[in-house]
Amino acid sequence: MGTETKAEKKQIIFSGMQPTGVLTLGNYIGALKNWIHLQDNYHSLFCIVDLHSITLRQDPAVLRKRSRELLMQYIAAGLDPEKNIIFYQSHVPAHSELAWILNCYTYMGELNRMTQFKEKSEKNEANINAGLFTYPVLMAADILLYQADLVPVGDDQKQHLEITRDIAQRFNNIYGEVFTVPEPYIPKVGARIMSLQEPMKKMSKSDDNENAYIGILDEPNRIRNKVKRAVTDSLGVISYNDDQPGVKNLLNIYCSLRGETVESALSHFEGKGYGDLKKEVGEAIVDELTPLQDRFKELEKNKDYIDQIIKTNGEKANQLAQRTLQKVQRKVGFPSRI
Ligand code: ATP
Ligand code: LTN
Repeated sequence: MGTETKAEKKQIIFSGMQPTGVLTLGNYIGALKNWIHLQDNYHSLFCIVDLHSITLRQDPAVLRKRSRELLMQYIAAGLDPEKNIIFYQSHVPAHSELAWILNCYTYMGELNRMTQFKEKSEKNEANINAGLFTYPVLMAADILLYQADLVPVGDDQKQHLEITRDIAQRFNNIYGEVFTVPEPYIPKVGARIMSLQEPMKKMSKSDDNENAYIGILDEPNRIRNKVKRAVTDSLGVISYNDDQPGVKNLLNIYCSLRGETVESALSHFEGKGYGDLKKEVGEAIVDELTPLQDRFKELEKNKDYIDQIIKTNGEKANQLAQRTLQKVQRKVGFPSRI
């Protein structure tokens, strides 16, 4: 990327999200917010992983709409489409091509151990398709195609990063240094924001209960109400421990958004009740998300601008992806094009 010398060479970041619904506060704190912080110091690619999303059945019109809205949410949150490459996975055929090749360097036993596969198959017994099984291989292809050094994700993606590293190392052991072996980047606080209704469960955009999650485009009063209704406990003391998962979750949200440590938050809330905690958490969320929501509304009016981003960024991603793909094709022995 660019003409910089080796000493000043910026590292590469890759990450992505599925266009399976409006982003939640969990996606925002666990991933997107960190992308914003990291974007200045890295060459970054942020993908809308639409190929991954069809491992569960999607309505075509809804998928198209959500993909575009996800791209706009990335930009509204503060990702700069001039500095970063923001693009649709399906616009870069190399993802599927590399995934096929990597499938042949991945063992069934490894994929069988993936907890996400087990969870998703249990939830969707009627549609346990091969794509769901090989999902991590496509994810490895996403990352390795761009020689990413760092992958900022929430805690639930750790296992997928480990298999990506294993596949990369296995391939490099056979063919030489083809792939950069990527490192996960998982935030210390907020890597796993929990459901507001069942705080032992991860906050998820596909939860049937809308009160369980905050959508990043939820109206301010809706946000305040959802936080007010959040499940806590009957102890009535604000402290940070696993026996009070609801309170712990609210503190994690507060700390991530206000940039405070757990210690300083605990001394701030000393002597206060759950009502105060919920009120302040609600305000912290509203303060954080209001500017994002305003920018989103602006972007919605600007169709041509978004179209142009999709086109130019897709082209840039294609160019970069081709470099790695062609190298891989050569290494495995495919004939060169004349
Ligand atoms: P779904 O519930 O539909 O499976 P999801 O909400 O888990 O989706 P993904 O698109 O799978 O969303 O995840 C996008 C990014 O957000 C990933 O980096 C993931 O680790 C992170 N993430 C998802 N949920 C949370 C959460 N509750 N807390 C922190 N990070 C999260
Ligand atoms: N599986 C990820 C989404 C994803 C991803 C990636 C994240 C697909 N490809 C590459 C980081 C890097 C998830 O969050 N469910």
